[in-house]
Amino acid sequence: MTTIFQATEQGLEPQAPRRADFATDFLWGAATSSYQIEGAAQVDGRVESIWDRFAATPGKIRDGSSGAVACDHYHRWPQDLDIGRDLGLNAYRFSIAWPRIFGGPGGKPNPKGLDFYERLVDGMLARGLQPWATLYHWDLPQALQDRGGWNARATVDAFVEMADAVTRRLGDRVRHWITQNEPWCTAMIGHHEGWHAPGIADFRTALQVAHHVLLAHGKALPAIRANVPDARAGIALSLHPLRPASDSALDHAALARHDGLRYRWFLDPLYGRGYPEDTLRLVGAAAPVVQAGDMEAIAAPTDFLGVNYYFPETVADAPGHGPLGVRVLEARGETTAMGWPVAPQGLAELLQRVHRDYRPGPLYVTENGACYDDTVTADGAVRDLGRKRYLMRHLAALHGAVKKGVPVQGYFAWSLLDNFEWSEGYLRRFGLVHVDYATQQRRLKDSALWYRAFLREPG
Ligand code: IFM
Repeated sequence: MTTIFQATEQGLEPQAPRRADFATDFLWGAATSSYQIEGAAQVDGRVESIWDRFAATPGKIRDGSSGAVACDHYHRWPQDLDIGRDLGLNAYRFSIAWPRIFGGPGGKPNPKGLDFYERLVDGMLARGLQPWATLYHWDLPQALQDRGGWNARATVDAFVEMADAVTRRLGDRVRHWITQNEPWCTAMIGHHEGWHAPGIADFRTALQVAHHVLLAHGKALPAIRANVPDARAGIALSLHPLRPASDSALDHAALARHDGLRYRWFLDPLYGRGYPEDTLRLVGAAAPVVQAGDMEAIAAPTDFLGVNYYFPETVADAPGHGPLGVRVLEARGETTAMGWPVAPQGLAELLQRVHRDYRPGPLYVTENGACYDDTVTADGAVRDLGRKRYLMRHLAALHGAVKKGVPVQGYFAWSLLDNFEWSEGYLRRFGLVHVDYATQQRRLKDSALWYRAFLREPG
């Protein structure tokens, strides 16, 4: 689909779709995660997470910061939910901080942690925001890491126990549950590349972690369904359309290898095909230990698939580079402040491919957004034209996919608020809403004003 540009008073703008172009029950949301926004790290019985420990390790976070205070959302959530409501959102994706619920193996759930999420969920419902709860967005209790973390099979059982406790308490008001956010990142960035917590750099460990994270997803589903009437449960994967660096046979072969690990390694088992044979052969002795029944558990039926999309990856053959001899090239052309390519069409391409390859049922874009170096003008505005255009162009691409018959039922912008961007600390801003970390003042950026106008537009 070609993006058409039209002149407006603000300059050249991509032609965005109108809200009325989408189904009336389409979900329009924004997403956040617990460690990135909540702060209150030592309040109401919350225990240490792997991100507290990682952030306290010198050199791990670019600006030396942590999520200890972040956006202080733990205390300021009413204001943040008011903002969501005033933008016109009808859904809000958040995550449960496991260290607020359980300190480690055994023991009882922490009532104060559960109370917090009950207040938060009631606040969403009171504001017309459909709650979408993610059970794991990377903040594992450090006590579990000390016993092996996701490399240990016992962590799967601990996750199911946490999922059970949380859905028992909230299941009468939260219908939509995402078990795991971006298993690839948990496994590969946290345990192979090592620049996310817990900072391990071992490929075999990463594949075992990926297996346990997928197993935790599958084993939690029965608990969710037992506790939540009419539950709708799924998982959110970070996916990239892939492009070969050239037309050479070598780059095409590299692309197929990368695709095996980045895409099929997660989607194939989730949809009952087991781990892809070609990739199993390539990883050899690094393949995970799989017990009888694991693959059936992982393939338990889901109600939707969440797709987190940011950018396409261009891959080249690179003998000796990484476990599969593949290099992901630096982006050329238009990029965000993260250096990530801006490629709206990639979203449509990805959604079409996932729908074609796996027929996972309803799809939701559970994250999509952009980082720019935002500044506040003297009159208090944040003129984030780049993000506004990013949003318009991605919604246009999304609309194109829907028109082609891809069953996308909702879109969650990443993120509602600027927040702690993991190893980049507070140097990277993804929010529709600007956060001044010194004062905790929130300001709607121009992208938020545009999203609000889009959402308010009469049909
Ligand atoms: O901030 C992250 C989020 O936690 C997971 N998906 C990607 C976002 C931007 O990097």
